[in-house]
Amino acid sequence: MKKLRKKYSLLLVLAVFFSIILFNSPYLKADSEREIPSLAEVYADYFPIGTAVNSSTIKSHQELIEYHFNSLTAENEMKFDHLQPHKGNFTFGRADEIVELARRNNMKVRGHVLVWHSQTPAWVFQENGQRVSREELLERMRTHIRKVVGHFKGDVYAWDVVNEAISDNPNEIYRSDNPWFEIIGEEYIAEAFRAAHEADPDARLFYNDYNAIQPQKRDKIYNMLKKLLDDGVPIHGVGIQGHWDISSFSSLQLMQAIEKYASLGLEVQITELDISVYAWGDNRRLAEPDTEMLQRQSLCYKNVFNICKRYPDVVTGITLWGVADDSTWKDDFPVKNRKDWPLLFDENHQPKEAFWELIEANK
Ligand code: HXH
Repeated sequence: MKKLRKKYSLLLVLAVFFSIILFNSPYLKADSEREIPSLAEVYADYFPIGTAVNSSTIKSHQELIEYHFNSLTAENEMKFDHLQPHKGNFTFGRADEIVELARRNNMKVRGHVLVWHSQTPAWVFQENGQRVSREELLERMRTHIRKVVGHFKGDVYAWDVVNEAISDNPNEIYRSDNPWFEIIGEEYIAEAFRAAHEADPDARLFYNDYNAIQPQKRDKIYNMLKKLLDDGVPIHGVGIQGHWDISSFSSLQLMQAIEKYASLGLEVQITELDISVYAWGDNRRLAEPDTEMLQRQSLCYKNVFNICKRYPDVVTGITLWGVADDSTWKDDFPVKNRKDWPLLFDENHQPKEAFWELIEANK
């Protein structure tokens, strides 16, 4: 009798246990009350999932940021114009707030960006109204890098050291509309990496660019990286900016690019991921995205993540370039003042179809 009671109570316990699991299961719930898993937790076995933030979104989007992401990048606050607006006058306050948020939540921080032709103040390239000399510009670059990398040492685990040095024009290798290149020559790249490595020997150092999976530009980037590595320059990875759209993203090109960069022994990250609902060249201004656009967007996101998962030793991070569709740089690019919906959360901070695709894809 006692034995029987024991048996039944065990059964009861088991029944209660399984019904709790069953009734809490997301599959039984309507969309509106589906439990939302943390994106970073779902991908924890593969790579950190980051997001670009800025001084406003760390407040307005704090909940999403803390729940779904385990890596942060400052969208603008670590760029040259923010950190050294005037010669010798370093302003770290806003960037420090972002680092502080990461620290409180045990998140990684990717630094973006040390040397870039854009968002760099005019004073950097000038001296008494004239172009600055090569030696002086090298000195200014080294000073900036030393100070900035030194300031964030121990907090920033990886740096975009050089951004967008390679040209889209098939007739040139380095982009010529770049004062770093014009004044110093291509050696500015190697020198930037050496300075960053000296300032923080533990930091992972990246070259970062857009159109980096497009074969022609990819091969120019590959050749540059190979030469840098052959010359013993400290460089550890390639950042593939993922500013793609529903029409032009190619899974095949992404795979081929990852494999090509990996053949140099480099790690690869998707550093600036957002997928426009507008096909490239579609300049319409819609009031909202239609269902087909959102479906195609979900498929692109799924393909990007699934491909990255296939290279677990190579792909060491994916960073979304923004948190939710209410605030994204794509509202101004490539069409000024046009709303786009390129991210994983909608204007009300709710998960989009693309988000659920990424969760499903990893079950
Ligand atoms: C990125 N550049 C930057 O790395 C990042 O710091 C910034 O916050 C957002 C985007 C992407 C980019 C590159 C070139 C460009 C526009 C955006 O200019 C083009 C103009 C015409 C055609 C293609 C590119």
